[in-house]
Amino acid sequence: VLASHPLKTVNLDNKTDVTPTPAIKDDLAALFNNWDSFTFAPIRESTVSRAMTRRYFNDLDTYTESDITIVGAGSAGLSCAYVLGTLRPDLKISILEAGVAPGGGAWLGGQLFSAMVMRKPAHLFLEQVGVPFEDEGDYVVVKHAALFTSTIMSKVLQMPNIKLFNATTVEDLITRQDKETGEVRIAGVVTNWTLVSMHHDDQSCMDPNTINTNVVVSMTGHDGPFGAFSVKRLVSMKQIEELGGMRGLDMGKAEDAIVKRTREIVPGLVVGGMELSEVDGANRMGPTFGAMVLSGLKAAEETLRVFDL
Ligand code: AHZ
Repeated sequence: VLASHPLKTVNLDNKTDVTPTPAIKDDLAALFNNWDSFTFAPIRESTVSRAMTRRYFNDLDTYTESDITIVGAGSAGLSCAYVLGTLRPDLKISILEAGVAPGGGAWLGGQLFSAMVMRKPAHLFLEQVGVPFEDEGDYVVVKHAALFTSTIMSKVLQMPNIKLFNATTVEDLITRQDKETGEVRIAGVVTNWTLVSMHHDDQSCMDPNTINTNVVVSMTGHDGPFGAFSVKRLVSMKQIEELGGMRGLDMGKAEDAIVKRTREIVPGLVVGGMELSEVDGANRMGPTFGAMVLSGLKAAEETLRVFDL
């Protein structure tokens, strides 16, 4: 039945441009009505294990020397990864995400609502990535935040020079001190499985792993169980005196401030997204995401500047 009647797309509100659903391919359609004779080819369990572990350990080996490492795969981190991966296919880019599911707070538009608001000119980035939206004048609306997050993630994960390590927490920063000037440069990240990081208090001897990298981009969100990681560490390692602490919600001020202040905070460490509000004492903006994608864009530009120095 499905094979002979491909789904037709219905445009309910006459607003959203919807790509027509393609017909189901013949070889896939041939499966229908033949389930009694259906069988997979046989497989040995170890084949499945090796298919995963060989690739994972090869990736660990490859990316333990990265050109750029992004910490945090929320809306800002994924936007930065998209731009870096697109502009510089020659660079090895690792993304470390503490959660099993990358995306941070960008699976919902706000509270538990679906639609995601982005103020212009962030719509230019949506057009670039291929995320449809409704134009409301000064701002645009993506019909589901998950559509933005899944679309950008699918593009980023297809890039051959990018590897996402999810369920992996950055526990510390690697530093190098210049012998003459005494200046400290961030030279990589210290990682661990997130489940391990959560149990340092009740288990011992769970040493971490490392990634050496030229530039670290930290986009770990505002303070929380895992948030604002790098800037908090900069305070405890005495690289910055104290954090300004995120201020109350002011959409008018907050988004401009986050984009403008996205920068290299200490040598080798670029910070963007809501992590920045903790450094500078900037306002939060609540459920509007234009600043996150444009901060990602600016962080990518800043990162390449630092990388090419
Ligand atoms: O799991 C975190 C999330 O996915 C991840 N993360 C945090 N600490 C980490 C660590 N190692 C690895 N030590 C870590 N990963 O970083 C991601 C941050 O995503 P986010 O969505 O929380 O931050 P963002 O800055 O990309 O987007 C912020 C979205 C917000 S918050 C806000 C408000 O509160 O007013 N408004 C907006 C638009």
